[in-house]
Amino acid sequence: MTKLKIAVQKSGRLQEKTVALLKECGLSFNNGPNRLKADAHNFPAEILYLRDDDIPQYVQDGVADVGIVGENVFVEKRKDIDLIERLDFAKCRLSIAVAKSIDYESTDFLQGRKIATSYPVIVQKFLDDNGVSAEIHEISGSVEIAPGIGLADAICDIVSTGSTLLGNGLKEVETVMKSEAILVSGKNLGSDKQQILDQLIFRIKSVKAAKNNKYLLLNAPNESIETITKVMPGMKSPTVTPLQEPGWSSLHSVVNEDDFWNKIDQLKSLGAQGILVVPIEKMIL
Ligand code: PRT
Ligand code: ZN
Repeated sequence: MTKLKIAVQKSGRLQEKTVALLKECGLSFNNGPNRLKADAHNFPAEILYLRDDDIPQYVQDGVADVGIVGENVFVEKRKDIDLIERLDFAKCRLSIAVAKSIDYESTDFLQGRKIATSYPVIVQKFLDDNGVSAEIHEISGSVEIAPGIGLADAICDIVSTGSTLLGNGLKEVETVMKSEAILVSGKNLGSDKQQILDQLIFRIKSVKAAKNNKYLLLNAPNESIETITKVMPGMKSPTVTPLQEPGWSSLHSVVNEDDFWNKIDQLKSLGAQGILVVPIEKMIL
């Protein structure tokens, strides 16, 4: 039987959420710190546990068919693989930072300077795009200490909350790229594997959509139904059921998380009462 080989990070910041996503997609497999691979019991897939840096190469070589990896690693490694789907977790940015005391105004500051980073390809492209020529020092870890020990004038590293930079007396001055976990795929998987991948993508989209939406129930005076429908149109239109109390109805609909609190405020001002918000488990689009 054909199986889709899915590369995931063995341990680290992507691991837990990657495994959680695959489980939410209905794949059941054994997960443990010393595993190299695991078969899904109920889906034609095999999970391979690898270092994140190695995933693009393995996917290109066909050792794995698809992989879940940080977009920063995907861009840095420049392998012949495709970005299939953004996964909405491990969000971070790759930024240039300098010592807090520096009066940084523009990328001109970087001209002729030394920049320490683990992402030389991405940094070089950023410098080229900005017409700056600088010296890149590739280091593999603890990049944030480089300015303090006189190794570099600036760094380019992953930032999430910014507390690592702050703790090392640095400030963020340029965002080079934004990143999140992504699903990547090799080229020409063949029709059997492509079919399994399409099934997986469909499930991932349903899980993502469910996370980004809420089910909303409320009571409203009948004269507001039309305006409320415009605020929460849902997937087609809201369900409207009459309440026992004359002149009132109950409305049910799906609302996107992005604009959620604004919508709640609007609904309240339109006379909505008894608003209930319920999480959605899966949303089939
Ligand atoms: O062992 P392996 O090679 O597989 O893992 P790794 O150690 O290379 O990577 P890992 O697990 O640290 O990160 C995997 C991926 O998570 C990265 O490639 C990013 O896509 C993503 N990610 C999201 C992050 C962060 N957030 C993050 N905050 N990766 C690293 N950091 C580090 C950053 O390097 C810096 O040291 O956290 C620090 C900054 O965090 P704040 O919150 O202080 O700003
Ligand atoms: Zn790594």
